[in-house]
Amino acid sequence: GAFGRSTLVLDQRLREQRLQPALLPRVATVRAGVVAERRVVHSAGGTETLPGTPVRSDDDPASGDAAVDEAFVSSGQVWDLFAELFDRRSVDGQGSTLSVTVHYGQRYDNAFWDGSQLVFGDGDGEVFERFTKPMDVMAHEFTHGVTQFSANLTYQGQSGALNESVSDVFAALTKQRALGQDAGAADWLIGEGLFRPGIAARALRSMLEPGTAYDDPQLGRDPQVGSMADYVETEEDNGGVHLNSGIPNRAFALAAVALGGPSWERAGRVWYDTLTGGAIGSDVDFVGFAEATVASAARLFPDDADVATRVRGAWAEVGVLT
Ligand code: ASN
Ligand code: ZN
Repeated sequence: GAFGRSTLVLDQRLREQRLQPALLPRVATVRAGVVAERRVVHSAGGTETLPGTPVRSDDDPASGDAAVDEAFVSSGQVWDLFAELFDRRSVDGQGSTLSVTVHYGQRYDNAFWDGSQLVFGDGDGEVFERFTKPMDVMAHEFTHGVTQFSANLTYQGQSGALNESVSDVFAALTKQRALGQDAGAADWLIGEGLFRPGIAARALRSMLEPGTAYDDPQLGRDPQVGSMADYVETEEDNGGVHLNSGIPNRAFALAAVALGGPSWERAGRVWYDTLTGGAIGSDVDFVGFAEATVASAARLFPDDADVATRVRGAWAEVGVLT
């Protein structure tokens, strides 16, 4: 395919040959890193010690531990999305083995990228399920790693909200691709399935309709905003990175829906190019990022001016561009 599928076929062949010791030395010299495992899933066993004990890596059978096996599958899905669509191997683009830890802490209600690996709690079991359950939570955290190794968006204010937003963008792409959904058929929810039954929550966030994901006595109401008119000025949450990310989230969803077809083919390519292409600085604001996506759309789709037009229109709809 056009986005490096042939390299993956080669990887698969090498993985198979790896099982035959006689071939290993010759294969291993083909290209450094090519025979590395895609990922290793560890268990912290309810502690906060990282990375914990390795439990399952590439080619290993199912472990029987739901959190381990969910993390194994979803980390493979997001790893493959970046490799197959964007020719990017692992978070660093160098094919380094991804490290994932599950069973972190006790009743731990979060997941995170710690600067070098992914970490998942089991949830409290009352409000939150295991954080490994939704594949898009895995993809969100993985993308924080991709961002660190590319645009390195500063986790504060507007650049921080963009950091949060691109994690949701590639989370949505991973989910939509796994489900075989076009932009128009997608629910645009992030973290669906994370809440226990009885909690009045569809998901953690809605990209298309920020502020509507939940409204529950225990959780309160989804505080995300989806328009510059409602931009939240706050000291909390690194300047509202998880609140104002609704604005660029909605711009992406609107652009993808307006363009139609699979979100990763046009809007996703534009956002990936913007994140990794070197055109934006770490402290970019919403306007700078939006202008970079429009420029990227024009460059990537020179014969289809509609792409740049729709991207610009989406940013206008959320009040970032005029
Ligand atoms: N789950 C959160 C996130 O990835 C954790 C955090 O804010 N560090 O945004
Ligand atoms: Zn995040």
